[in-house]
Amino acid sequence: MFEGASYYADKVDTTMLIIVGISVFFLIGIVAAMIYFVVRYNHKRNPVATQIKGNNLLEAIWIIIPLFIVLGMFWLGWKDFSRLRKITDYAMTIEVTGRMWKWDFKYPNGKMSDTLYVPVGKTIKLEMRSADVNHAFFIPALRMKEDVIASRNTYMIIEPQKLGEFDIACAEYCGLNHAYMYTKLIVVPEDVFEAWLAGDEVSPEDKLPAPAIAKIEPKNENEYLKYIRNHKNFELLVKYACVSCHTVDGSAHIGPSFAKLASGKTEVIRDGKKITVEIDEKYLRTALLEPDYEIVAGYSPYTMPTLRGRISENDLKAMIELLLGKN
Ligand code: HEC
Ligand SMILES: [Cu+2]
Repeated sequence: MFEGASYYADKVDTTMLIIVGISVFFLIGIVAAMIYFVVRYNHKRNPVATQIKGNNLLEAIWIIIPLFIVLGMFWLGWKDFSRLRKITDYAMTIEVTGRMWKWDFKYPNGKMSDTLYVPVGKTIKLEMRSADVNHAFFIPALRMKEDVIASRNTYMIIEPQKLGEFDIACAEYCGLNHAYMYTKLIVVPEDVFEAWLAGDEVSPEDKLPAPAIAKIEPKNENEYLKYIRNHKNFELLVKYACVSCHTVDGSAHIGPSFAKLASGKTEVIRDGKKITVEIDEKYLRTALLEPDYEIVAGYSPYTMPTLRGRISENDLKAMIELLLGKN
């Protein structure tokens, strides 16, 4: 529960613990005093109530002590928060756009991704805007949350100090598929990040040597659809709601029909250029985890939600195998 990924997160935890500690102390103290008074001054023990007419000293004490306690709580929270807000010498600015229902990240050189990749140990400014309604950008591991508001820019400064994958969520109910707005913050070593930023790869893990890559063997569309519908992994397409946008009868819907995969090739737009790519394991993995890296020609970007953070590696592999036409 208390695993944070930055110094700031540790400070937030300490502040929270102190506030909870103070609250528990008063909760117990007040309830104990109540019980004591109920017993000590009940009608049997104390038949005639004493009238008390104010006590200035007592009133001064219960104003001044709580005042310092709450000011102390405020100061604990304020000192680290204001330090973070005042930073101006950050290493990099990344543009974050919240839209129904996903996050986009744009890096200084124009590269885009659906997952937030950052180098470890750097101070990074996230400039945030919304393309539609109000969202809230929430990184629990950094203990940071900031509203992303229509028609106004907001920002967040992060200093991730730990390598790894951390959840990002939308923390403001923003419509039907609000729950799809999960993605990941992936903190990688600086050299890996730099190489990724300069290259074509979608995710830094792609830098690792690739195993032999399986491809779709071109098939007749009807055969392919029949095969998909009868496959033991077909349920996955239902479970992850793929079939609400992709049909298994050949007709186009919000996304292209799965029948279009049968040819083993597809026309996509990447960086504004139309290219034809072979449908292999890597293509499908990218299509599922970074849907906006390549957009199928004729379809809208920012529509398909990423599976990142919503699917286990096993389910993902099984889904890719299914689409590749393997048994
Ligand atoms: C909200 C609608 C929506 C959902 C849900 C959705 N997709 Fe998509 N998908 C699209 C759209 C639109 C495109 C075309 C634009 C693009 O490439 O991003 C697409 C593209 C694809 C492609 C590339 C197809 C090609 O011909 O190259 C694949 C593969 C794919 N989706 C698989 C899936 C799978 C598997 C799921 C379920 C986990 C899924 N999609 C869920 C809308 C959706
Ligand atoms: Cu949202």
